[in-house]
Formats: sequence, C-alpha cells, structure tokens
Amino acid sequence: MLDAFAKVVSQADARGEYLSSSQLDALSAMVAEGNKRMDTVNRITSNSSTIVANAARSLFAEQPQLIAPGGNAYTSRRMAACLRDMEIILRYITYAMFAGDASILDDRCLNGLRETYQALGTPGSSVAVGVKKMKEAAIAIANDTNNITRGDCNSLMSELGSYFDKAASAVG
Ligand code: PEB
Repeated sequence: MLDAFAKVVSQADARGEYLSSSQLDALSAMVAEGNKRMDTVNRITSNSSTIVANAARSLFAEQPQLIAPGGNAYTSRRMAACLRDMEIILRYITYAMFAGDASILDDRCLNGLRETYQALGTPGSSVAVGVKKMKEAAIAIANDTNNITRGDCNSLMSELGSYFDKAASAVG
C-alpha cells in the first residue's frame, strides 16, 4: 500500500535518483491543497449510507430483475451482501482519495474481484453500474459549493472520479 509520497519515493529509488523538482512541486501542491482533500474524504465518509442506499435504489429501479425471485440481489441475504459490497468499494475509494494513490484500492479491494463475481455468478456489469451511480452522488456531495469557502476543486474531483472509474472497470 502506497500513498502519493511513498509512491514517488519508491519510483525514484527504483531509478537510483533523487526526487525531481517536478515531483517535489507536485507533492508540495498536494500538501498546500490538503484541506480540500480532507474535506472531500470527510463529506463522502459522513454521507456514505446515503450514497450507497441511493445508488442501490437507482440500480434496482433500472435493473428490477436483480431483486425479482431468482435475481442476484433477491432474498435479504443477497441484498445485504450487495449493499455491503457497495459500501466496501466506497470505503476503499475514500482511502485512495485520502492517500492520493489508488494502490490501496487496487491491492485490497479490486484485485481478484472480477473473478470473485464470476465465481459467485454475480453480474459484474451491474456492480459497475452501481459504482457509477455512487460516483455521481459522491461528486455531487463533495463538490457542493453551498455553505463553504469556494475554491477550485476540479482536479480533486477528477481524481475522485478516476477511483470510481477504476473500480467500475475492474468489475464491469
Ligand atoms: C466481494 N461479494 C460477495 C462475496 C465476496 C464479495 C467475497 C462472497 C462472500 C459473501 O457472500 O460474503 N468481499 C466483497 C468485496 C470485498 C470482499 C467487494 C473487498 C475487499 O472482501 N448482487 C447484485 C448486485 C451486486 C451484488 C449486482 C451491487 O445483484 C453483490 C451489488 N455480492 C453480491 C451478492 C453476493 C455477493 C457476495 C448478491 C452474494 C452472492 C451469493 O451468495 O449468491
């Protein structure tokens, strides 16, 4: 598991080089913008249940076969497993956002997930739709400019979006 700092250190070490000034500039910008990153993580974390529940509701409205008898989220046990999976994915995305690096998400959540779903007979493409719905909700919440000091959050939001895209394409 790496964060943005450990990542550049390990890359530089692999080449036997000092940290470059562009790497130092990028990390320095990350520190300077750190409050926005923490706010983003905090907003998603404190709204996680809403994000998961609304994304799941919308997924089941679009794909009602999932909750019909014989569907992949039919019976409360499978429904609970489905909501739990979405919660797990969202949680790892908040870790990646905090660390500024996707390796925690890759290593501990997405690695082997496609194969797990294949083995379970769970449709990965439907999970991917659920993840995309969480992406829209999370960005809307994290990027809400009401009642906060306004700043430029474009690059943070595209970074956040990239973690959801990574998760969706890992299973879809
Ligand atoms: C991944 N999901 C399930 C299982 C595992 C995971 C390992 C099998 C064991 C169990 O049932 O608990 N676990 C999960 C994960 C990590 C992990 C992400 C990462 C660290 O450790 N069903 C649907 C939807 C979708 C869904 C499309 C969006 O119809 C999910 C939610 N996952 C789902 C379901 C099961 C499951 C298990 C229904 C139960 C499958 C079954 O037992 O038939």
